[in-house]
Amino acid sequence: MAKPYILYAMTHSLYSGRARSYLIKHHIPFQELSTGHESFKAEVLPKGKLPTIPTLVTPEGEFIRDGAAIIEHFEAANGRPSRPTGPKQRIISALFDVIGTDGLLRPAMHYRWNFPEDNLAFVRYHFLHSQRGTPERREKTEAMMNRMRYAAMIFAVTAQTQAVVESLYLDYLEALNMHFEQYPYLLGWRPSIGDFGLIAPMYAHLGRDPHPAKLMQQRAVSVHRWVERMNRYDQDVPEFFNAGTDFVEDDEVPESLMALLRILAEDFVPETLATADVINCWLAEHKPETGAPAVGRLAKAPGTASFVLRGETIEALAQPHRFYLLQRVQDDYASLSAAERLGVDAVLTESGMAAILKASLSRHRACR
Ligand SMILES: N[C@@H](CCC(=O)N[C@@H](CS)C(=O)NCC(=O)O)C(=O)O
Repeated sequence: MAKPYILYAMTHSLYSGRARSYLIKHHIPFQELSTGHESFKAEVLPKGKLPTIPTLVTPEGEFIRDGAAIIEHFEAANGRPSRPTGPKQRIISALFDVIGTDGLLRPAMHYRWNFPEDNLAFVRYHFLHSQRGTPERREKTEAMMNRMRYAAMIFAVTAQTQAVVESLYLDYLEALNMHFEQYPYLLGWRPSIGDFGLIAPMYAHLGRDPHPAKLMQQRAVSVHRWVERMNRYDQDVPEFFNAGTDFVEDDEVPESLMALLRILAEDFVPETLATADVINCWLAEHKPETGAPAVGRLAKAPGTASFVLRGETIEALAQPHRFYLLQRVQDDYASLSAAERLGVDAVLTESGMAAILKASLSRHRACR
């Protein structure tokens, strides 16, 4: 039997859910190991440079760290099966990848860490069991959990913002549910890059931790079914009696997805614009050398971005990762013909997302 891929990942990890789902949906045989395995420390860390998951080891012994890079590895080798060919669907798919892997961290963190009576024992089990049975395992578990609680706080999940984070999430959940009542995937009958991005927060945190999972089961059954579906090898659409096999025809973006995007734009757009300003100002002032590591892990970022959401001021850590992902959307847009851009412009304007095309990082912008 051929050697499988090894996916270093954890069941409760947000970014692991994206890579795992991709491997499952593309029938790529893999074995999952946690970071607690000796091989992670001995073999993966020296090559991967940062201890993040997911990290993939190919049967040939190549190491690929970062969920986006893992997916790109297979997409590039296999004729891009998850990328729609129409420009509108392609851009929307790439945008959902950014929203999933960066734009929904606030609800993911809120619903994991602010409901300890429902979640704590469950979450602790996973943090504990991702490590080997060393004497310091319990202490390390608490330290890891505290670090994530702190992360939630600096992503602006505070007592002051909770009500608005919940109101936006519940509206989003309802709109997503209405979409999945019509289609099993974001862009029709098969998963796109956008589905893999969106499953990141929707699996480990929002679809699996007890409190938000119950909320999803009770309020958004079709979303819950999509979460299950994204972790199955088959198309898994028994409730659809007219199922097709491809993306929606004629590069159409379904109205139900437009309605969803309008809700997501409410915080995604102002947060992106405010964060770009903060980071650009930091770049202008600090002038880091080309090749210097991007700002470090948690809290070493250039500061916080401030924006208003549904009347509440949100102060969230300004992180560059979103712009790295957005670049793909922007580069794709730049490669389109004038006629293709017209169509994409209409979709982005109508969904309230047009401003993201110009939100980018630069060393040459003055501080406002
Ligand atoms: N951009 C990376 C992010 C990976 C990431 O931050 N993973 C988290 C787990 S969900 C992690 O490994 N955190 C451990 C750490 O940063 O030390 C990706 O998409 O793979």
